[in-house]
Amino acid sequence: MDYSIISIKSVPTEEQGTLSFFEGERDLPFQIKRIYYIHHVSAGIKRGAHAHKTLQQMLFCPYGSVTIILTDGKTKEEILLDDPCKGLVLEPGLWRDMVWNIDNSVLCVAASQYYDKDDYIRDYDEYLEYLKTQKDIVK
Ligand code: T46
Repeated sequence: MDYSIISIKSVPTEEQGTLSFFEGERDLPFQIKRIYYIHHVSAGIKRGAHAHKTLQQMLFCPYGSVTIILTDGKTKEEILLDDPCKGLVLEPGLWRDMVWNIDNSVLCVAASQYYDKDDYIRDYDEYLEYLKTQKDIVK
């Protein structure tokens, strides 16, 4: 499946916590054009239910725990984001759901493009049809 887990660079200080950082193109396979974050979410809430046609993103959870459920139309995988130093890089074409495990967990996302509603596929049947067209392009 077209994703990777990265270890976000982190600088611990003595008794003053840790500073973590990443840089577009150096630490991520894209230039960052947009940052957004999802907060004030109760445990048990599920968001997502869509795929992106072109957008690349890096998801991380600086506080709390969120499970990312991915499918490529054939297999399903779950990635637990419960460590501020763990990043999930998603390439385009993956259907995703996000489930909040702990109240008020924060999900942050660095994205390769400005917001574009036309980049979303929000209907699962349409997504499966879209995958078929992509396969045809590869052939
Ligand atoms: C994704 C997952 C991980 C904007 O106006 N600008 C933005 O930059 C974004 C991201 C969203 N919106 C609007 C669109 C909707 O009216 O905010 C509303 C909620 O968005 P959505 O229902 O898509 O939120 P999630 O949590 O299901 O999905 C979000 C991202 O949209 C999506 O790209 O991959 O987080």
